[in-house]
Amino acid sequence: MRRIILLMTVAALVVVSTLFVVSASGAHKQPTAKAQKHPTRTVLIKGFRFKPAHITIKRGTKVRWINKDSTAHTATANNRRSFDSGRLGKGQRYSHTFKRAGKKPYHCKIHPHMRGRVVVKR
Ligand SMILES: [Cu+2]
Repeated sequence: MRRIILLMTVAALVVVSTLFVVSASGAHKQPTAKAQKHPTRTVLIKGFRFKPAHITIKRGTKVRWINKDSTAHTATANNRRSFDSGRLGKGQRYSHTFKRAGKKPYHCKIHPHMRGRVVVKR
């Protein structure tokens, strides 16, 4: 009888320790908070428009413009200092990380009627 109790205790310990190891390794696979700290927003340049034309982001967010038109475009800050993609051909992309809060209106140098705005929050 004692031997059976001893065997059952050992079996229970093995089950418990196996569950512990499985749950500990599962916890490792969860994404870290750091990966979400600097998110990326994408703005498509399509049909001679920025899509979406107006975005609101948090400071530290990276904005990525992708030209989906066959015509070349730019994403150029109206003040011409904050950021300027330069000429983006078909399929080309440009990224800028916004570190300061404020309103950042921009346009396309080649087609000045193309306008967009990034609002950066603290
Ligand atoms: Cu353009």
